Amino acid sequence: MALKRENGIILALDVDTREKALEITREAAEFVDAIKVGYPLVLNTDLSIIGELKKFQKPIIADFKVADIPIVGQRICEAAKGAGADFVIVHGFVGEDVVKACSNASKIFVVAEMSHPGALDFMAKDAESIVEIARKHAFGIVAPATRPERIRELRAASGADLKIISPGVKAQGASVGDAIRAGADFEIIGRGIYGAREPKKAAEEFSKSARSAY
Ligand code: OMP
Repeated sequence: MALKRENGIILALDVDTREKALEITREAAEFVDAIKVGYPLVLNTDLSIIGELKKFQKPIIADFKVADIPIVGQRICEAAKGAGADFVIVHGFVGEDVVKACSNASKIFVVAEMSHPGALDFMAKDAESIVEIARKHAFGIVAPATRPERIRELRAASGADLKIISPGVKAQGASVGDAIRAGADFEIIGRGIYGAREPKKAAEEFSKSARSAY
């Protein structure tokens, strides 16, 4: 399923049970453009949760942050795609051979620079080189909403073709809309939605703020 920008936000569904995942998605789906499923949900349920979430008619991004040798990375991406994922998130620091192998199996987003403070220890200095690799093989990159100035720089490095999805909004400190104003296409929000007292209302408000930023 294609990823289209209508709300500007992607739901990070890092909850621990199938019931909670379905409940949150039922509430938030109309206000998000994709659902990102990662290890917390898949390891606490199983891979079939991806197929189950397809009924909400939103693209599914499997956030497996693949960081392995090429053949294993490719098999992880094949498994995610086989389960119904439309995109898989892959690390870029492992090198072009891994990114290329993964891109043979599915559409991918490449993590260029992460949102947490520790990303400055190692990743940030190589982010522009990772973007060069992503330009050849990926649908988009992941760049930090917590550092909008880096989104601007990584947008300049990536050109207009790569989609930028950006985590770090609300719970990690960034404000909704800042990453989009800096050049991101979508903002990823997890706890700000699934941890809200009223997830539906939160998603609706975030979507309104994100839309006003583009
Ligand atoms: P919240 O902080 O709860 O909004 O969740 C952020 C989501 O984005 C989580 O699913 C993280 O795994 C993911 N994420 C980051 O927070 N930082 C990154 O640098 C990259 C990701 C990611 O690849 O999605």
